[in-house]
Amino acid sequence: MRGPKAYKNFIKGEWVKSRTNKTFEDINPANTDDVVGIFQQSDQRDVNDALNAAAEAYKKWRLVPAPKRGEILYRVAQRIVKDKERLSRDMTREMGKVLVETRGDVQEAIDMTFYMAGEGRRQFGQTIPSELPEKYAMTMRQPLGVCVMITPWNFPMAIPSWKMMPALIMGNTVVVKPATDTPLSVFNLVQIMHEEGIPAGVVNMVTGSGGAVGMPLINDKRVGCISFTGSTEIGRKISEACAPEFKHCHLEMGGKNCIMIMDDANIDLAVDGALWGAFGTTGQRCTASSRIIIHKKVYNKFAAKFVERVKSLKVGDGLDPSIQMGPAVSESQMNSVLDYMRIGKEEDGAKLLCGGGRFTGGKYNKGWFTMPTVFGDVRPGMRIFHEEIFGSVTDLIPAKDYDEAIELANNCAYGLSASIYTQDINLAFRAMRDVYTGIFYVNAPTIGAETHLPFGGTKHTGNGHREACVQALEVFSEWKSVYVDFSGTIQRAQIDNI
Ligand code: UN1
Repeated sequence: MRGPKAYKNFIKGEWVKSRTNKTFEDINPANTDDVVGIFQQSDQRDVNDALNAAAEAYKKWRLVPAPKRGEILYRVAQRIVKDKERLSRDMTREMGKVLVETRGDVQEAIDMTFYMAGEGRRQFGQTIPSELPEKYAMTMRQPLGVCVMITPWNFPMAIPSWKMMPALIMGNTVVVKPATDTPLSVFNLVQIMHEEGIPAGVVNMVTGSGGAVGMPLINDKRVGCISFTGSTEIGRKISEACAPEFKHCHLEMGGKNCIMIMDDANIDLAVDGALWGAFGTTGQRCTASSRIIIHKKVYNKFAAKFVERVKSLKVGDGLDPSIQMGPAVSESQMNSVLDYMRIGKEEDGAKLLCGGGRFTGGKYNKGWFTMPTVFGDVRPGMRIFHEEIFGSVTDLIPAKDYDEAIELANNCAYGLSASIYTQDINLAFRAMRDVYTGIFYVNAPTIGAETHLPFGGTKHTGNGHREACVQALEVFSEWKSVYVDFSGTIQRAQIDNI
């Protein structure tokens, strides 16, 4: 029998082995007998090679007209469309989420690539009247140079594309370090980019650990920008590492997102939304609905209907079309979620309404399957109220009225996404104004962001930047103000215009 396929790093347009001669395995979380691939366990030397290649390629790539760069991205997008099914299956196998969701992930990469291809013909600046005669003023964007992307495992193709496509269309070159749990999806994307005409050195991929690959990338003086999605803890370290050189740093971190359900809400719609928001992607989304704040008048009604639906969720291998929720991505992720289930059970006053452990027996023994879990009567002060769990656990939190619901919603270190279920248009607009998050939904759960709107959050979720939409261009470029004096005389600003 043939063993699993071995995949290499991608540096200067070539597939190359790591200088370490060491590799690691990419394992299917639904069946640990299934080794999806063997990947390079790289170190500082590979990072150095990739940065050299990216720095060299930048000299030419920045001068390629942006519409031409866009034409390559159009071809990349069309190719992802063509290969969508293969890419989605690979992703379910390495990451675990169900096939309909990995198709969504690949679709998000398609949307982002088409969007940013279009930016090749926009990237608008402004023209501005000068305060002096015979003088012209305008603004233009300029690229930063080499941009580094450190990408997560929960959206293994979508999020790398959110970072790479805007960086490339602006004329930057890229080194990407995929999450060690999901390198195949980034490999697939980079392979397509190469085959569809991205020049050598413009996109480079180095696989390996955060310590051996991520840190040397972050600390290198040649790097103009780091874009990271992951935990707040690592984000803080990256931010500190970038500070001495004032390196551009874009961080997309944790969430503890809430759905607020008012007493006039359509309860069946709210149950559907909460189920999808809390347990889609096995709860492993930064945007997951991990707190459900419910008006006390409808608390019992909602809780009963919701728990019944949660109990009936079919959990298993995401490649099986009848399955609704896949496994946790890895053993360590499962253990961290199981830990929170234990913490929840021990919290004074919280009630375990369903779930609370892992599935065992039969096929479940080969994977990292956690139960969809709901805690009731959760209150501020409890750890499960405040801390991001990133797994199949959600909280039900009673609120006496709208004002208390808002207070509970904002009682949170994070500020990514929130939502309200109500039929009252006035209340919906008040909530839009009163909740301090980067994303807000009305009569929908906290997940489901589209690529042509800015994505990101407030407080400990981010550091003031946004991905996606034109806002992503801000991360990967700097403005230059240009003044052209065609008077042929010396004209002193602020002095000769009086
Ligand atoms: C994430 O959770 O890291 O809005 C990204 C959503 C998806 C993206 C989630 N479109 O849930």
